[in-house]
Amino acid sequence: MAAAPLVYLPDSKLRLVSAPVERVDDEVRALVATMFETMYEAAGIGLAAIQIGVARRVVTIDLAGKDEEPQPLALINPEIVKASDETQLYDEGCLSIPDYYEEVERPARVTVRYLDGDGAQQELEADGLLAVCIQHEIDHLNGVLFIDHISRLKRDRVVKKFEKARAIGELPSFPKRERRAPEPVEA
Ligand code: K1U
Ligand code: ZN
Repeated sequence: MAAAPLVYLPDSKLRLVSAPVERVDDEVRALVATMFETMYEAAGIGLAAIQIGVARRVVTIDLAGKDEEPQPLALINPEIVKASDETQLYDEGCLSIPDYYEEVERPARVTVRYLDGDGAQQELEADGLLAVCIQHEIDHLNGVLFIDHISRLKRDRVVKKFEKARAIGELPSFPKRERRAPEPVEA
């Protein structure tokens, strides 16, 4: 399975509201595999399908470091069913907005309901970076970017920078970090 090209700011696809997955079939599992491939190649910890141009409610996440066992997590039709009043700040980044980081405040703990790769309903309680990442990815499914949570001044500045980069044909590059993809599962 090959990695797919990423969609970058200011591509209007990033503002689409993605459609729910009706049935978790081989096509959806192939999309998940392509997303993991793309996410590992870009050294990201999360990816939403729209970031490779597919407007479906599918998210991949892996928070494992480069020397740790991979912990791939695929969330299909994820929804937050509980969020804490307590919040946390995290310096967020986005594979679709390379080299730009800003602090965002979000609920510190969330409970997310989703379908797994077999179409079974699951629920997961998350805090720390996992809670941040889940909320960041679900935002993508709703056409929301982390820069929508920062000041208008900062947002306008970064959007202009990427509009200019696109106008002069300068594709953004993402600094590659060392990252190991999971070993294929033996049949
Ligand atoms: O959705 C995305 O664009 C992926 C994004 C997820 C994310 C990172 C940090 C906070 C919230 C959400 C990334 O993976 S950007 C890459 C990155 O910033 C990072 C990579 C490895 C460890 C920590 C951050
Ligand atoms: Zn992002």
